[in-house]
This record gives sequence, structure tokens and C-alpha cells, in this order.
Amino acid sequence: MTGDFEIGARAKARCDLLGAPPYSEVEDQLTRRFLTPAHNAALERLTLWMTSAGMTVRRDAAGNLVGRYEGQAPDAPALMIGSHIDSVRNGGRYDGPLGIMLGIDVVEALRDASRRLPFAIEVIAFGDEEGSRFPASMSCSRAIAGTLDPDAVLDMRDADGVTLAQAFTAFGLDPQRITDARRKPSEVLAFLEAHIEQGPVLEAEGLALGVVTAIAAQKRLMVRITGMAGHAGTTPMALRKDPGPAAAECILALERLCQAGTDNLVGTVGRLTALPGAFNVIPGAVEFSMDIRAETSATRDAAVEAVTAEIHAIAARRGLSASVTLMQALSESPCDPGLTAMLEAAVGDLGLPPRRLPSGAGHDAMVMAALCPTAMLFIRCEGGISHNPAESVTEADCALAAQAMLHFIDKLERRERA
Ligand code: HGY
Ligand code: MN
Ligand code: MN
Repeated sequence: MTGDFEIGARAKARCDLLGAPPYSEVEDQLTRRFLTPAHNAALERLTLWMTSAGMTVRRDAAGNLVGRYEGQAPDAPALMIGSHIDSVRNGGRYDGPLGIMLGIDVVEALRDASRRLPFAIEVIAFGDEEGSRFPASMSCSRAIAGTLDPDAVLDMRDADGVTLAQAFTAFGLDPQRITDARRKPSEVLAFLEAHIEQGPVLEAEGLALGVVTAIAAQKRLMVRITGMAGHAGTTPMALRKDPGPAAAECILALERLCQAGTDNLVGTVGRLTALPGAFNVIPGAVEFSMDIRAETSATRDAAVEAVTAEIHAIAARRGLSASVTLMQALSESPCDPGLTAMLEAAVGDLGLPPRRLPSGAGHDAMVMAALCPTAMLFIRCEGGISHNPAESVTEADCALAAQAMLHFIDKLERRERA
């Protein structure tokens, strides 16, 4: 126990509470997309929790929530702790929110112990990391890091045709002021993100915690294969210009390329749409997304180039046309070696064996690295399952994560006072 709450266990319970309406857009599942009423409800609840933990709380111009626990000196640079509050559709309850709730628990423990540090602590709930509503992702941490070009994203539309600019206005924010969220390097000491591993390694090795070495490079692309719409009953097979089978060939080509790849190369088609989308109409066009990742940008880019060439060759052979449009590129992001060693030592203070591992999943930390040194703590999750309502963590592992974060803060305090 720390103060009057179970540190870590309460963080898990709070993620569970946010797993249902009004903090989800959908009954019986968790879908919480950027700038929706569910996002707003979650920020209102987080504001209460951050305030009662001893923080001042504000919403920034990009839709982030920022809780601040002052250091000994006013305006001291901050250790930022946080993760994202948005979710994928029908996602898990811990992917993102757990890193925020653990930050709140840690600050409340410091406040209960009447501790003031040579730095402030800011707990951040990034509004958009998943890109589950608009095609681009990580827009909120990019706004803070100063790497977001609003003109490149404000006209992007969600599935209902709402632009990002319209969504900002509906949320009470000025789309022309997003860049006001940018922070100066002098304001930020470091960024620490605690996150479920979303993979099977820690569980397979019987480990509660791991320390991230680097985050994989990723690219998001949209592919459109264009043929000719026609009648499903009267058009002979030999006379069709059907983009459907062509898309199937392309998706198999992506799978084959990635299966043969190195550097943890992976490729995913998560969205596939036949247009106009009727039983009895040969599609005029088929669109599908590609998410391609690898430990290095070089491997990622070689795979993108190879699959793009295959897509055009398949389309040409079938008398169709194809377009491949880059939606977003994120470079690999090594975590700061000094902070990573500090985090590893903090895990060791708990009597746990050190375990360093790369992250195939993207995280706000990879964006924040443009602003400040970063460190990431991984927490075991059951079966490595994530982006799935079956996502699960234990109270004990959450408690260990919170303790490791407190030990990390002790080490950072010693370094800053030296
Ligand atoms: O896609 C990812 O890796 C992260 O969950 N946004
Ligand atoms: Mn995440
Ligand atoms: Mn995710």
C-alpha cells in the first residue's frame, strides 16, 4: 500500500472503468477514437484523478491532457510520463491507458510522501496515437514534439467524412492553433512510457517487466486497384476487369515478401474495401491498407519498394491500374541508452532479472524522441494479446511496474542533484 491506495492495482482498475461507455463509443466493447464524446468523457474522468493526485491539469491545443506535479522550483523542466488514451476499434483496455494511470499512481505516491523533486512530473494522455479515426496516427505526440504539419492532416476525413479540422472545432479546439501544443526541449527532461508488451516474450520467459531498446520503423500506405464495375450475373469471367482477385494476389505478395524478410519485417492488411460494395456488382475498385514495419527504415523501405512494384505488375498483367499512396512514415527510434540503463537498474532493484527487448509496436515514445531522451518499460500481458478485447494484465505486474517507475525516479533525482 502507498498512502490510501494500492499502487499499480488501482491503475489497472481505472483502465477497466474506462473500458465501457461513456468512455467507449460502443456498448459491450472498447472503441475510443480521437476527439469523440468518449474521448472527452475519458479526459473529464482523468482530470478528476490527476487533480486528486496533486496535479494541476490542462488540455493543450492538440487535444492532449497534461497533469503537472511541480518540482521544488517553479517552472522546473519536467519528466514526462504518459501514453495514449485513444484505442483501436474493439480494442483492449490497457494499450495506452495503463501508462497514464501508472503515471498518476506514481505522482500520488510522491505527493503522499510529501516529496518534491529537482524536476516537475507531467502525466500526459495523448489524444491520438492509434490513428483509429483519421488515417494518420501519433498526431498528438507529434504536436507536442513539434513534428506535426497541420496542413498535412487537417483535411483528412474519418469514415463518416468528418475532417480532422471539423472534429477539432466540435471538440472545442481551434484547428489553426494545434501547433501551440509544441513544447520546448528546455521544458522537458525526459519521457518515460510504461506500456504492455503486446507480444509474447515476457510471458514466455516468466518475466513481469522488460526494458525497451528501440521501437521499429513503420510505414502506412493505401492501395487502390481500379478495374471496371459490372453486372455480376451477365459479365463473362473472361471479359471482366475485376480488381478483387488482383487485390488478393497483391496481399499474398505482401505476405510472401515479409515471410522471407529479416529484421523482424512484418506486413499487415488491416482494412480492405470493395467499391461500391454490393453482392451483385463486380467492384469498380478495391482499396486496402498496408502497414509495413521492420527494425530499420532500410529494411522497411526495401519491402515497400518491392511490394509496390509487384502491385503495379499484377495490375498491369490484368489490364487494371493501381495507385500506392504513402499515408505516414515513422523512423525507428532507439531509446536513450542512459535512461534505459537507469530503468534496467530500477527493475533490478525489485529483484527482477533485466530483460531488454525491441518494440514491434509503435508508441508515442518514438515521436517524443524528437523532443527529449526517452525510455520505455514493458509490462507482461497475457498471451501477448493486444488490439483485442482479450488483452489482459495482472495487478501484481502493474504494482511491480509502478515500483520500478518510482525507483527510476529516485535514480533520476540522484542524477539531477549530483
Ligand atoms: O500500431 C501500433 O503499433 C500502435 O498500437 N499504434
Ligand atoms: Mn499503444
Ligand atoms: Mn495500439
